Amino acid sequence: MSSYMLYPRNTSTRRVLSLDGMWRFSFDPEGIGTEKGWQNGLPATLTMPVPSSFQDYFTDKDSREFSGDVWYETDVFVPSEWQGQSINVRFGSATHRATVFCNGQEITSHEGGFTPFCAEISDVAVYGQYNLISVCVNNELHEYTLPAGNTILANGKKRVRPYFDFFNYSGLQRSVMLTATPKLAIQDFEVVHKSVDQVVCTDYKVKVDGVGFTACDIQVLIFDEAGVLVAQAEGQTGNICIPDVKLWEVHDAYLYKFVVRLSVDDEIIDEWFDYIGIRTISIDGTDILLNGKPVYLKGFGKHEDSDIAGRGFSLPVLKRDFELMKWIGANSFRTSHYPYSEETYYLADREGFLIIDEVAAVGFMASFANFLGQMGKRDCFFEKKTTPRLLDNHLQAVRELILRDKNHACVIAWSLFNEPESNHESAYPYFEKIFKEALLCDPQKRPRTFAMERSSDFASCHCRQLCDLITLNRYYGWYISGGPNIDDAERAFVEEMEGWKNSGIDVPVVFTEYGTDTDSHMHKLPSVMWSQEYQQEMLEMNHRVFDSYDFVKGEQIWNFADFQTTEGIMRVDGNKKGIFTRQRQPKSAAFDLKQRWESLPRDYKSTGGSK
Ligand code: BDP
Repeated sequence: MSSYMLYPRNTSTRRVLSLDGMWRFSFDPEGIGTEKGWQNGLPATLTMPVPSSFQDYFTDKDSREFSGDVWYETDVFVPSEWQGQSINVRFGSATHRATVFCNGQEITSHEGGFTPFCAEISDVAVYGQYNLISVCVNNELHEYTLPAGNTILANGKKRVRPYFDFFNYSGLQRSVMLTATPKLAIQDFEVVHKSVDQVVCTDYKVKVDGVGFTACDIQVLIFDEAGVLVAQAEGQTGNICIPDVKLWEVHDAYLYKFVVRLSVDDEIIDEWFDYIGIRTISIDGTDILLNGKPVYLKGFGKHEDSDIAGRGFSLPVLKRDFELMKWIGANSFRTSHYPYSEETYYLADREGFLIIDEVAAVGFMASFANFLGQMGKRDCFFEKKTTPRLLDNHLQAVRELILRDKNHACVIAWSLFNEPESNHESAYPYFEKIFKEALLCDPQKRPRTFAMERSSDFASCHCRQLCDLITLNRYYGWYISGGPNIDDAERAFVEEMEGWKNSGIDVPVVFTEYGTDTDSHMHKLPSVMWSQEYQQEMLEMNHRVFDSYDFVKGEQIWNFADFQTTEGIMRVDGNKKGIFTRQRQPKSAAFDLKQRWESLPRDYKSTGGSK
């Protein structure tokens, strides 16, 4: 399966056809679809755009809140000239799990809603004809799934209780493609960039699927942005030094085209390419170094979320988001709280943005509860009987994330959890396994971290020594001493920061969340919580504290834009902590941020990088 994690490309040996469009769709509340033979054709059908979340189209609550199985189907023409090749239906994601059928026959299942997978139909497809592709997608949440939550029965209907603060959007939310690749094919490609004597060179490795090749059959060609061949190498592994290499930089991206070729007796058997930025990333003391030079992170925690399509992939929304991030002077974001669509990383590579790439390990707290779904439970999350199953799913999610994203220049760190219960000693063995897996999987050995909730700090966190950089989610002035008590919030914040300082912190600290819910229509002088003026004041206070500590090497506000959540007394049609509205228009604070971020130097507060 892993061979097809490579992003699908049309090349001299490969074909990709988009299966995006209007699919047929059915709810299966009783989960009887397979038993009733729905894989041979859906009984009554609605229609559903792919990619998109299925929730926000309908006008009744039961459809929006639906938990359980939903079915998608479409007819796919498989050209007869593709016979003899490996034919796959590739899903950018299926949230949160899916079983795929071709002409009624079960092909594969996949757990985890935010990474791609393939259903190989080579032996089942009828060539030169239309084939029925059916997918049963399930969106239930459990304490052993990523993200975590539970599913209950309410009035005979399944309902999810997310242990996290975003709507449980689901379905086929990313593009679906039909691919044809040779039977003997390039399975994977990886690059590691290293600086030796001020020159950055690239080690590469090619994995081949199938039999009947020798190492000398592999060729890697590198073209610059003008299309000129600038370097090449032969063999399954190698080292390439591009003369006068142009490094990939923040807001100054340069991408080389790496063409990988597999030949037998001088005949090209397979060819695949990717656009790759060459850069190094490391941590040196409390500095984050990109190409050996310190960089201060400015940006956001985001969500894949917009009107109507929900979490459905949308190129227009993606484009608008990047334009806004450029306008405001941001240079980075975290893919909170799950891996985003592959196209997001390609655009970040193109635009020179830095990404903290997050696994969907969110909702992993019980004794304090980081969201309402599990309020009131008391045992540590990592002591549950479901933990072994959760650990398996989590390890798999880490593997799939890194397999997919390992070559992106934009990815500078892995975030392996959001706000887990790390203040309990029983968490450590679990964390250690996850951190080890990330190190093992990543050829570039990027820094690893997890976003810490307030209950985990310099003294209480049992897992922080595993982190290469510390990322903190802090709500001083909102959940802690908000409104008229903002002075207390500042004092408490400084007290915490003194604690970090006195703990001898020797890695960078990046704030990955801070912010206030803000109504985009509300102005008030003097400010009150929820007004735009309060958002401005609260950010100003937070920035004052950040600016006082040299080990703080980044600020990523919660959130880029307002986003949808489960209904509740703490949310007004969603979370309103956006600096932009859900329709991507600025609130007042956006103009302050623009001023601040445009004036902060790239190496703000650096201690001088060397590596
Ligand atoms: C943090 C969570 C984030 C929430 C945010 C909030 O990491 O998902 O949306 O709080 O409350 O705890 O706005």
